[in-house]
Amino acid sequence: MARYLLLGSLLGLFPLWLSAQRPFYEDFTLQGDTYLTELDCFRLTEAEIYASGSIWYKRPLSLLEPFAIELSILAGCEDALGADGMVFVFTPQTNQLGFVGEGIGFAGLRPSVGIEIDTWENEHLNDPSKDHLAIMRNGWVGHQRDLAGPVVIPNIEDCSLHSLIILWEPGPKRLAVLIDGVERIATQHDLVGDIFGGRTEVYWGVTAATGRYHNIHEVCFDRLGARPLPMSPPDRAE
Ligand SMILES: [Ca+2]
Ligand SMILES: [Ca+2]
Repeated sequence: MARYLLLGSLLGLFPLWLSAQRPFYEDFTLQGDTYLTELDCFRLTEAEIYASGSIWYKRPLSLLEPFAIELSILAGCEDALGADGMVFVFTPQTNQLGFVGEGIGFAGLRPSVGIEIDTWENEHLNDPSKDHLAIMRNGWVGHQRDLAGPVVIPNIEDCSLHSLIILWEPGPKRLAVLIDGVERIATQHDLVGDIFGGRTEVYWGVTAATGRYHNIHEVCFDRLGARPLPMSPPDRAE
């Protein structure tokens, strides 16, 4: 794409500013095992034991404004023995990471709000046996203090990309999570006052980790806007 824009600019077909736009991936900090794939997605972990990776968007978001973050995620190809999952995270500190493995890069990270997509049952963390979502606070992954959930979802370790949309409405203080266009979990909570100590600007990122069992974890950035676009199927799906 960049090649054609550059050629177009040289031929005077496009304004130069268009070709000078930064590629999207320069808006993210990559940590751990993360790398950019040929299909412009971020591979957070390979299917290897004790791997972890994360991406962080470099610019903060204001919780005083509505927004929709649209991503596509791949949570692996191995259902029964796949682990551990991914967490979408808000935190006022940039480039922080929690404990990995069953903590999925979120455990212990405070202050924070995490939307956990958990594919491995840890009985001591009160995990449901099936893949599940939870909206968690301050790095507590044991479900006792969840803001919402855990909610069981259909198997997500199916080797396919799934649309993940994070919606925030500041008026009702409502945080909602859509997977493949279906709202699966939501909470109404004073995130600014109760979690972030009055700070209205937060960073967001996505973490993934494996432990003794593993899976591929990948996230693709589709769009950040004030509201979600009408649903269309992910265009990168196999
Ligand atoms: Ca788990
Ligand atoms: Ca599963």
